[in-house]
Amino acid sequence: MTTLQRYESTKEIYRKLGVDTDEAIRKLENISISMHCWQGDDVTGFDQNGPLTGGIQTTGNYPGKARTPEELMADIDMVLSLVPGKHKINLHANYAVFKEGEFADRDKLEPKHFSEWVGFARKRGLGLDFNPTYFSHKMVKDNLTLSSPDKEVRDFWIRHGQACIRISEYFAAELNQPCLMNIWIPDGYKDIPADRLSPRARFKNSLDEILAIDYDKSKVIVCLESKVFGIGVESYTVGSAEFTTNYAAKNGILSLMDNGHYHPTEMVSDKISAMLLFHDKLALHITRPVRWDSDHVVLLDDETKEIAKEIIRNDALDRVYVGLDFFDASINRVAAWTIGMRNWQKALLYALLCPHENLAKLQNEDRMTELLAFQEELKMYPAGDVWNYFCQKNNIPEKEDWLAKVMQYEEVVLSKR
Ligand code: RNT
Ligand code: ZN
Repeated sequence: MTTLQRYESTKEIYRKLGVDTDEAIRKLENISISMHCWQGDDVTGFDQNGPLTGGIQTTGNYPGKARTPEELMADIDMVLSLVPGKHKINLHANYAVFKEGEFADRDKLEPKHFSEWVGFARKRGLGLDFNPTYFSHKMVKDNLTLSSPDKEVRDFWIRHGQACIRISEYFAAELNQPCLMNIWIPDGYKDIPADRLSPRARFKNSLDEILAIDYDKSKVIVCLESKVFGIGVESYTVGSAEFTTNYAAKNGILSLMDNGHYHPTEMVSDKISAMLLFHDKLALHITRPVRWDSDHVVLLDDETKEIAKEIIRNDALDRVYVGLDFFDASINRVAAWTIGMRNWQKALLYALLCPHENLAKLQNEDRMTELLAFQEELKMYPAGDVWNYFCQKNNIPEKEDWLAKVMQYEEVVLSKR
């Protein structure tokens, strides 16, 4: 049977459940994912040669890491050729591209240092999102940035945040679509602090100063990402979930939840509905924490599917901005990216193919046995036929066919680096 024939018969199977597969595909085609640039070079960036700091870590040394903007862009092109749909690229400030002999420190960055990226995005019809980079830099003193007791350190990073708002404005204006700017700081303490309040108070003031500059809030959508711990900052993080959620709610910015940033038994899928009741919009980083915030490649696992379901069944596609955030240096990086992107799309498709109203009815009528049985049976429905047709329709390799292209790219391009 051809992909189309399989799709036609599968369409009937889903129709009997009250699910319109054509509609699901239409919706999926319009969902743009913010693809992080940092899977391609292990979060190194181009503005300095020091180590990756901030309590995040990449492990592995698979050959083929992108060493220049040109290599990173080529790798991104390769990934995008294997993923259906039009997406956004999520940049970090340390991915500034300096011309020969040019350099600007983080607090002096200007739009012109990102013009190469704008050109890249414009040519491909992509949007850009942005992140100030509060790590891997000599001005991170004692694991502190915006919450440092040293005013010089704080001021440096405040200027960095402000510079990044200007750059985000430039992205939005040039590409004619809003730019999400996500603030995450690594600040914290390895061991039990004597004063938990003051660092948070300083962080709050620093954020106030960053956001005090005049900018168009419909074009630059600022969000704040929380984190429970990091390597070397195990006992206390300044930007805890309570801090960021409250700050965001009070100051008209968005909360960003990264599903690696909570206690391992806490589920972001359970938090989304609560956030939606009190926040107009929110942002997510989809990742895969294995025992800790390890940033493994996103799988089509239960939690990923559950997060997608929460967005779809609460009709929140316009209210939840999704970006990916993982970095595995132990496998082919282009494959890692592609697997994660396709998996998030598969999770969305799976959610779009769920008969949510029927399931909710069972819950409301307290028919929990039937709900459990039905939910489990749904797992074996032929969603893969819809996925393959979706890929074919968008001229993207179906099933595992994309892998051969990555292997060829590895042989011809990556292995020569
Ligand atoms: C770190 C945060 C943050 C980073 C990126 C590189 O724990 O998740 O989002 O991964 O900014
Ligand atoms: Zn994150």
